[in-house]
Amino acid sequence: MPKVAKGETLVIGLGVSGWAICRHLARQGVAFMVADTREVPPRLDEFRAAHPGVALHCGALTMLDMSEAAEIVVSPGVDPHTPGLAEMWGCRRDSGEPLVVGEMALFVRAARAPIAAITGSNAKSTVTTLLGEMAETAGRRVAVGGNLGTPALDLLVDVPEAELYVLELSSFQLETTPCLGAETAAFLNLSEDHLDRHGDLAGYRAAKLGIFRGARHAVVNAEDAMTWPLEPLPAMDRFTTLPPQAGEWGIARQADRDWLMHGDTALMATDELGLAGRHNQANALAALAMGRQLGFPLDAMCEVLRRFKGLVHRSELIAERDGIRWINDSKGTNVGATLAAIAGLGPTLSGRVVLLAGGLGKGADFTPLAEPLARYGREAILFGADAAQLAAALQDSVAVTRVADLGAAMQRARAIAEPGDCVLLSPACASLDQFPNYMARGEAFRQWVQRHVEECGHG
Ligand code: UMA
Ligand code: ADP
Repeated sequence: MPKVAKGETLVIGLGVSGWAICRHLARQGVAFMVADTREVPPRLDEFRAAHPGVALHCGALTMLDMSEAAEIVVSPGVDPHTPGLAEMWGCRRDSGEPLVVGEMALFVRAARAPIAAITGSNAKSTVTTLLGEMAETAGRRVAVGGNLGTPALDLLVDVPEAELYVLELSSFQLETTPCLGAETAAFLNLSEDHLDRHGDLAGYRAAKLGIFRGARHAVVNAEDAMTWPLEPLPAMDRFTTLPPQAGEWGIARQADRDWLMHGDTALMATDELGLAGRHNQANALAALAMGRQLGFPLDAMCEVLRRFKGLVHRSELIAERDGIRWINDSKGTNVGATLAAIAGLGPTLSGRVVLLAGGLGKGADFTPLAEPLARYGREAILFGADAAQLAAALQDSVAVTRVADLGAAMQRARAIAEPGDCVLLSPACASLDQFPNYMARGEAFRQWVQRHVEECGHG
């Protein structure tokens, strides 16, 4: 059986993170070996050329002897409970540190600037981008990445003079981070996701709570106790979409307008926000709370909130034709995101929502979608691997049609949508059964709309 040489680091996974980990170890002069559970991982030849002399093991981890590895650095997509690795998970090095860690453990050791970290089931990318833009507008040299965009370890070289790191972190990354030590850490919301990996909601939450390990300041959702740390932190801010209590960030009505508030101080009217929907008002408040902790001026933060119109694939308006809006929310990869999209859009329509959903449900319970679809839905058009589970959860509340794929779903949507309606792609599922990723799914939606709706209309 192949063996990791005594004292060598083992890197598991040859994806984006694995490559970044290998580059980092090579820069640091650390001897390492690489394993990937796939027989033929992507870009294998390219890797061999970039790291000649680095030993590689492809296939089951049970076929690799890792008993003498100095440290095991695992990619986020690899479950630490995978056979072969599970035996090492929980073991300690002579120094007392955990033997199995992730990319963020290496990042924390090497980073020389404070970290602002953001997690949650939804809104991570939106809040990370908002906070990054706020930092830039406040004149800080900021590096933004993590689960969104550039892997954290690459930021160390891409932005060598960074004064601040703004990082989006997933439950997978936090599960393998022994102590993040963030200057400010936000846990935005919790709803079912990745249960196939974490077992249940408690396991998923426990992984996400890792964001608070060693943090100096926390930002939590006052309306979602699942986001609160188990142990008190030195400082904590709470945000809510309700009128705030003293010290909280919230929303209150004054002179016929809703305002973003800090305690009883009105900061800006919500109708000035570039982002739409109540859920995005919560996101703005979370970014404000983190930004204030980091010392950004209020006017710089509000300027960003006025200007920022949102990221692609998140409730993105692609076209409006014949009174029908076509909205791409392909990033709605779990039930919580799709709920927010329907609840945010539904009340603004004179017609109803035609929902396109389906894909890999990751073990989630879809029944929370039934009530908002009963209220706002015209039809749920379902496709992909878990369409049957979705249909079972929704068919008593809204008309349901099952089709083979997104293209067929869009044809059906074009046939049934009426003026005032919105055709919403918010799948509540991962895309990987039928697409390379959620971006490709969103692009397929955009292109179909451009080809079939913008050019030909609904006629
Ligand atoms: N894989 C194997 N065997 C291996 C290694 C990987 O089968 O030995 C598979 C995984 O199961 C997974 C895929 O390969 O299906 C990719 O896994 P990876 O850990 O190599 O992923 P990376 O390419 O390094 O990308 C990861 C994040 N992906 C995951 O956590 C699955 C990216 O987030 C992130 O942008 C990148 O690191 C940089 O930090 C993507 C994501 O979907 C956008 N994240 C999830 C989410 O947002 O919900 C958590
Ligand atoms: P993440 O990085 O956590 O996936 P994104 O900012 O990319 O977060 O948004 C993902 C999905 O969540 C999108 O479909 C978006 O419309 C939805 N969303 C945005 N803000 C919220 C919120 N506060 N609560 C629930 N869903 C939200």
